[in-house]
Amino acid sequence: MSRVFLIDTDTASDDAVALIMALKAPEVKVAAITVVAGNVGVDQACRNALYTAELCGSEVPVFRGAEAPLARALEDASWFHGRDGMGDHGYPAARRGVEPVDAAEAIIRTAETYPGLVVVTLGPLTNLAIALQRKPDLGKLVGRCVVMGGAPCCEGNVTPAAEFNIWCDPEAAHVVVRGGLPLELVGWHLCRGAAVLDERDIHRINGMGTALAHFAMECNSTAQAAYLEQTGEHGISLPDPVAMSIALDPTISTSWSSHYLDVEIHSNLTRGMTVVDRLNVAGDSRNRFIWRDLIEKKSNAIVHWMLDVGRWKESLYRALAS
Ligand SMILES: [Ca+2]
Repeated sequence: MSRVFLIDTDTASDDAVALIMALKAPEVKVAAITVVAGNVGVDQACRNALYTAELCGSEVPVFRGAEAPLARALEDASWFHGRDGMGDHGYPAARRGVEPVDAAEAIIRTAETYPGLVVVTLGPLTNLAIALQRKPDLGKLVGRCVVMGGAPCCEGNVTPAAEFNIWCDPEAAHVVVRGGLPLELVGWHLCRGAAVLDERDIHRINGMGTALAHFAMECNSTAQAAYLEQTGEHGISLPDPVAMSIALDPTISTSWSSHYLDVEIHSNLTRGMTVVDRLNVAGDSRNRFIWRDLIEKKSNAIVHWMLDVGRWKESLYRALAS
């Protein structure tokens, strides 16, 4: 398995922690970070990504991408992450800036340079959709494409039907699920309940005394309060780091299966819903016509259903302790 990663991110507070995990993983080379509008505007997200890379002592190139979803205005999640996406603690600008190449181009060039590349997406799928539109056979160069997004057969966090990353740019997700990439979906359902950092976990991280541990907890302060308001659950929910832990070590997922998957783009009620054919009925002769285009494109995706919570948290602790 390739250990070269490209991370596409709408960098806010949980993305920052996921970036730390990858940048600090000794077995992984992060070849590029591509940034997309989502949680916050793309320029703020670039600042956040660059600042996080600097904290990690990394010179990974950062590429600015789409300013808005493919077909809709951006509706950000600053209510959840803070105006700057990082809890509004006044972090300074990084010394470096972004590279003079756009994110979609960087995705294509990085995949061409590193066949078998692991792509990890932590935001709306706009950059990846644009890359696929420019290079439809991109999927042949990608070893894994781990997507934090979706709420398969489950509850959403923006609407009852949809999770933010997919809801924010459903047209992009619609392109990506048809794009021939080896997709793996880490949905929001994996990031709740026991996967949330509880008081003991937070105490343990604060006790590490490292700059990265302090930063990881501090920048999620607004998100912690917002998560309580949203779900009634106490603690720090870290969807992007959960996805990153599975990207770094697939065995942290303890239950997964492969299915046809599509994204709703027409309905207001279920915009961005990730519809998963968990019983594999789409191929049945009675149903084939409904998902014919997906079946013809063999657009299966692995959906992760459960994870080893202890090992996900250990993987986080390892990164923050360094
Ligand atoms: Ca994100």
